Amino acid sequence: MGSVTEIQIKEAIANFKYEGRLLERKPYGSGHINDTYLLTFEIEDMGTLKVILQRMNREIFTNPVELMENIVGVTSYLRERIVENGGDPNRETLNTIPAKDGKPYYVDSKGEYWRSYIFITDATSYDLVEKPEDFYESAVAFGTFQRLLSEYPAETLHETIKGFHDTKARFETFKRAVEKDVCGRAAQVRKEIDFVLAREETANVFGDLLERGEIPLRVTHNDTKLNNIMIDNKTHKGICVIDLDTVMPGLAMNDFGDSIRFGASTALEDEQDLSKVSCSMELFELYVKGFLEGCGGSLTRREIELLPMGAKVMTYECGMRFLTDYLEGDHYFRIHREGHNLDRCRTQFKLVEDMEAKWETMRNIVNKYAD
Ligand code: ADP
Ligand code: GN1
Ligand code: MG
Repeated sequence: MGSVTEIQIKEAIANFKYEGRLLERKPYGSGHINDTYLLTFEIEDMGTLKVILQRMNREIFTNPVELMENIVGVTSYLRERIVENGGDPNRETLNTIPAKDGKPYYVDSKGEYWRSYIFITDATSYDLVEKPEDFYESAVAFGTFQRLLSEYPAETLHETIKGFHDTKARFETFKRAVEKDVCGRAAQVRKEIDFVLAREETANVFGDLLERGEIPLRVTHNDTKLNNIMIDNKTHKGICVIDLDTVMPGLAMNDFGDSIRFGASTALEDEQDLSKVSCSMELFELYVKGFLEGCGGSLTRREIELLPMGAKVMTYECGMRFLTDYLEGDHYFRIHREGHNLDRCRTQFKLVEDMEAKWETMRNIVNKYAD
């Protein structure tokens, strides 16, 4: 795929239904997957208008047309629910800007796929919790997102990444990466490899419960990290859930858990000083409270009971994915320095250990909000 070239981005910009004069264009955000730009246009006598332009990652999302079908389906459905509830659909859900041919994406002359969204102004996507109340609000918003989609026809959704949170399958992929060791890196990370291998039961737990019919599949977001939600700068509410590439049938515990691994951590995902990394029980509690409120009584007793497990499974899986990518030569997650994926993997494993140590506390917190 390679980096975006100047010619390529100009071609993309020229092919969306934008109005006005382009004032500024800059790379934007800290996502690991797509190439995101912020464009600012000046519209005569009306001030400026901002939009997001993204080149979708085609190596990861192999069927961008189906992916955009999911996004259009989900965002138009959410738009209706938001209008019914008296909300502002231009701010509370993503809105795609069509390409000049009317499609919700543009295919450039290199065969790469682009899409564009209205930029959500006066809101922030955080890489680290600054105010605990913001984390609570993000929980309410992710829970509400799941509740709003509870009646969405799941059978119409395409699986954009096969087995995305099939932790059992990811464990097998990880073992193959260790065996192949294409970059000759395995010997230096024996400790991290052993950490994964010693916890195989964590990889299997949800797959087994699903097979036994003990937990339901729901329409979930599947990538609920804090920087995938816009927090309103004035009201501090979680105004809009973004990054809808992985909205698919999944597990409520995983949506909960992915938020915890990222947002309840006391440090950034790529912090190198591991003494700074722990799972904050204060933040965990706020998230449990907000998420259950947002879900509005739709989770089963069993799902609620399994929320701490969701946190552990998602953190373990994410660390394992970072380590797999490190062993395979960093082809999946975008890196900004040597060893970046290894640093990311280490923070995740530090969090898993910390959760294991705080297991009883986590269970007690969840019990407190269970009824
Ligand atoms: P990735 O899959 O690479 O994480 P995202 O869709 O999450 O891509 O976008 C990357 C970042 O761009 C987000 O974390 C957010 O900061 C910003 N962003 C994306 N869409 C919007 C939007 N509509 N309005 C404002 N910011 C956005
Ligand atoms: C990726 O797209 P982004 O940066 O929001 C990844 C998630 C990981 C996360 C780790 C499609 O999320 O699954 O948990 O990085 N998204 C995809 O930070 O693989
Ligand atoms: Mg993102």
